[in-house]
Amino acid sequence: MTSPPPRLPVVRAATAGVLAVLAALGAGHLVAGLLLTPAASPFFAVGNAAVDRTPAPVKDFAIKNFGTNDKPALLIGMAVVLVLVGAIVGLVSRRSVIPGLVAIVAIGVVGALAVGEQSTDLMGLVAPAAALVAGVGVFWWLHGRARPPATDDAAPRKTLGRRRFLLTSVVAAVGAVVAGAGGVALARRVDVTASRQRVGELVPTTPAPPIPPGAAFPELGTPSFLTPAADFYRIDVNLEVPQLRAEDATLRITGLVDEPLEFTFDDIRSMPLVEQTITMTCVSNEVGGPYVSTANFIGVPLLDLLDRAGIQSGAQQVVGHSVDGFTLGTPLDMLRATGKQAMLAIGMNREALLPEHGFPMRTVVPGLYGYVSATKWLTELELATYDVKPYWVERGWDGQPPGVVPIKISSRIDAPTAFQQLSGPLVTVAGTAWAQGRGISRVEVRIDGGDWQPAELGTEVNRNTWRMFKLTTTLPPGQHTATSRAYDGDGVMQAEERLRLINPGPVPDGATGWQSMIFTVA
Ligand SMILES: Nc1nc2c(c(=O)[nH]1)N[C@H]1C(S)=C(S)[C@@H](COP(=O)(O)O)O[C@H]1N2
Ligand SMILES: [Mo]
Repeated sequence: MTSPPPRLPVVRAATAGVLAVLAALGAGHLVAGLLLTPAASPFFAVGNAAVDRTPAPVKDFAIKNFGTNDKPALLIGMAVVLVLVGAIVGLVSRRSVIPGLVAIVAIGVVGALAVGEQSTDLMGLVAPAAALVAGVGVFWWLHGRARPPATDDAAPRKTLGRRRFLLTSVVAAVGAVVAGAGGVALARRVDVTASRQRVGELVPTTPAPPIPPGAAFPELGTPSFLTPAADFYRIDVNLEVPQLRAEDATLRITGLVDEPLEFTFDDIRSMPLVEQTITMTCVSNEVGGPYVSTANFIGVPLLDLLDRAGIQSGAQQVVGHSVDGFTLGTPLDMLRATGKQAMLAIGMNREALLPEHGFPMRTVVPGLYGYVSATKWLTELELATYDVKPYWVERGWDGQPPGVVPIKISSRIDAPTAFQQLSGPLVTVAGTAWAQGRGISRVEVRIDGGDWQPAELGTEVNRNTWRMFKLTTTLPPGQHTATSRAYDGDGVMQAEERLRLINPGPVPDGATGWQSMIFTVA
């Protein structure tokens, strides 16, 4: 009779599981990098699938608490989960290698499904397949070496067993890390930086008027009027910035058009370029939030391009498609209402777009939130009816009429900052207000619930941009509260009711409410 094989020591079993998972990730990343299919890296695919499935309130929480760091936060969270899963895989396999192998295959299938969901390309499945082979292989190998020698007589053999396992583990770990790093490096072969440099400076045929002095009060704490591209807020569904070279980019106009058209980046670049100062806002911006920025966008009027293709009468929306698989729909009547102001943009502040802002081409429609107007890494504009459901609409958000509303009137106090200690008695409250499309005609500030006082406004640049305000007043020592409210160009007042963006459905079409700032005067 043979006795059952000895069980693996706990630490070795867990190590084998963790390293198998690491090796799978490394191999998947390497092959995805080799094939230039970053979306096929199982790690990112699972992350993206998780983002897709994240309930809106959680997403909102993540955007609010981590901001642009929501992506690293997710990736770190995933890494922690994967290490735990690996350890469990190892621990259930202390007696036999079979349960662990079954678990790894199951994880591999989840990864492959996630990849399949993210990319339609069959080539994409090569990376998860490689991950699966690496995971199974490394687990098998380490498991075999982790078993203590069958006889327990000779101490030297035990030591040898331990050394051999340690060495094998180090080899597996180093291999996984090198493969993963190699994948990252290979994915960067597509040199978007060089492509941006080749685009060079963008000189508009019709420049935007210069920003007048007195349009912003950065010395008082407001943002500068134009946001440097690197500081421009970034919101999108991607864990990695899509890399699309200008040389490879084309824009197709399809769907309900008389004649489908296709433009290369160079076609667009050689058209007469217009420059317009536009403030963009994200619908997820909370009262007082940072997802609002302004740039001089350079490009061509969007409607001119669509009209060249000939928009058919049945078309209700323009659906922007992107390399990341993201889509968004802009109601055609709202687009038409902006006339020549809606843009196909190729630059910001005289430079090519930054990769994170949609290089090489994107749309910008003044007056509408980004999620219904501003497709980054644009590849196609499809004229369609509302039967076509874009990305956020599919996920339960109000991205189609009557849920598409113009950007809501907002004002934000930039100075003083929360709980700032000021030396009095003179205090200046300064901030930013916006109601793109209608402009800002008046901002009022109230201190400690007193009378509303008209603030002094910065020079208006145009109705599609934010407008700064300031009010200087004398205050006694102690704690104070400043509140602001703005009026748009039609004299409509910013809504007082605090509505947060919490649930999909009719409400979350942009937060409303007056902002208050508490500070202390010494
Ligand atoms: N391809 C793509 N375009 C996109 C998104 C996206 O996730 N993918 N997000 C949209 C949203 S919600 C906003 S607010 C704007 C933000 O543009 P920015 O990052 O350049 O500020 O991009 C829009 N365009
Ligand atoms: Mo957004």
